[in-house]
Formats: sequence, C-alpha cells, structure tokens
Amino acid sequence: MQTKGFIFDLDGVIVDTAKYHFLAWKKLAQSMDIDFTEEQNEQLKGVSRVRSLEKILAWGDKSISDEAFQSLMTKKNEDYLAYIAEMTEKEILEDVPKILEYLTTSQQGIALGSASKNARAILEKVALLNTFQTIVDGNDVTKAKPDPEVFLKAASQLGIAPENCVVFEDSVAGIQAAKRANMIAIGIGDAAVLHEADYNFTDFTEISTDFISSIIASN
Ligand code: B16
Ligand code: MG
Repeated sequence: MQTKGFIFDLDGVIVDTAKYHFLAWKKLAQSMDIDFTEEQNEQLKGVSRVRSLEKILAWGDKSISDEAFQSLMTKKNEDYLAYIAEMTEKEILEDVPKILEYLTTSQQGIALGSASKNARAILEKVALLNTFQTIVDGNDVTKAKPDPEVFLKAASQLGIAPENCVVFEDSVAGIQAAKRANMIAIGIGDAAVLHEADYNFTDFTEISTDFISSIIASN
C-alpha cells in the first residue's frame, strides 16, 4: 500500500460554515447600508477575511480608514465566532466521516488546508481536531489561495511529495492552488464551476471507498 497525502479544505468540504460567514458579513454590510446578497457571499468562499471585507466595501462603493477597517474585521469575527460556539458534530457534512475513517484505517496522510484563521476552533467544536496529522490554516500562510502555499506546507508537514497529494476543495481558487502545487484536485460542488478539477463530486455521498482506494493505488 502506497502512502498518499489527503488534504481537506474546511468550509464547504467538511462543514458548511459559509452560512455563518454570510450572516456575520450581512450584519456588517447592513450597518453600513451596503447591499449584500447570497450570490455575493458565494464569491467570498475560500477568500481571506481581509480580502472579503475589501470586496464588500468595493461593492458598496465605500472607502474607510485603516482603523475602521480593523474594527470591522474584529466585529465580524466576534459575530462569526458566536455562531461557531454553537456548532456540534452534527454539522459535519454527510459521509465525510466515512472517508476520513477509511483513510485513517488505510494509514494515509490526512491534513487540513484552510484559509480560515478559526479552523482549529471549528475542528474542536465538531470533534475532528485529532483526526488530522497536521493543520495548515490562515494563521500559517502569507499567500492566499490560488497561491499553493497552504497545500505545499501541508504536504511538507505530512512528509509526502506534492505529486502524491490529493486535495478536496469547494472553491475555484482552492482548485487552482492544488493544481499549481502539482496535486490531484477533487472538486466538491458544482462541476461546471470547478471545471479545473481532476475529478468532480457534488458531495461526499458520491465518493466511494473504491474510488479512494484506486487513488491510493495510482502512481
Ligand atoms: P476566517 P476555507 C475560508 O475557509 C472561507 O471559505 C472563507 O469564506 C473565509 O473568508 C476564509 O476561510 C477566512 O475565514 O474569517 O475564519 O479566517 O474554505 O478555506 O476552509
Ligand atoms: Mg472552502
């Protein structure tokens, strides 16, 4: 049995925290009289907190001081963390545990590669913190996806060459980052949107252990 590294994105792959990001950003936007829709929220998936606020301000045609920017970032995160505090294992997306258990039993490398600075707190809430051999999140990287830094760092910490790593991602920027890292990219979500991926699945209920086994056995 070969050892491969399986790197999971967090939001949109393991849990759906996009709905909580939306509620927190929506409150912030409303306080500034900016319109913010679910479609716009889609464009913030996989995007860092700083870049997300820059985009929202641009959509609302607002320009603010650095201090005001910082305090909005803090406020948004406080609101977001209030939602995270209520999370439980029930919020793990369907059949994700099945694949994680199969990979653990198969003695494969398992890592997290997320843009979120709250990744560890979220994994703790859903009782998955100890499932990952290594966690690389928004606190550990200087360059955001589509830069491959987050995934290359995860591969290096697993001690597995990038070409032997597989990334599960729900964002276009994340799929691009995986390809730039020379990894196999598996798109989770809309195949038309994630067309740069090597494989596409709507969600983990479509992923069989036979498929994972064939990836492990491939050269
Ligand atoms: P935070 P992922 C990303 O998580 C989210 O998709 C994105 O919407 C969010 O802005 C980003 O994390 C930063 O999150 O504010 O918690 O640092 O998909 O890369 O796991
Ligand atoms: Mg994501």
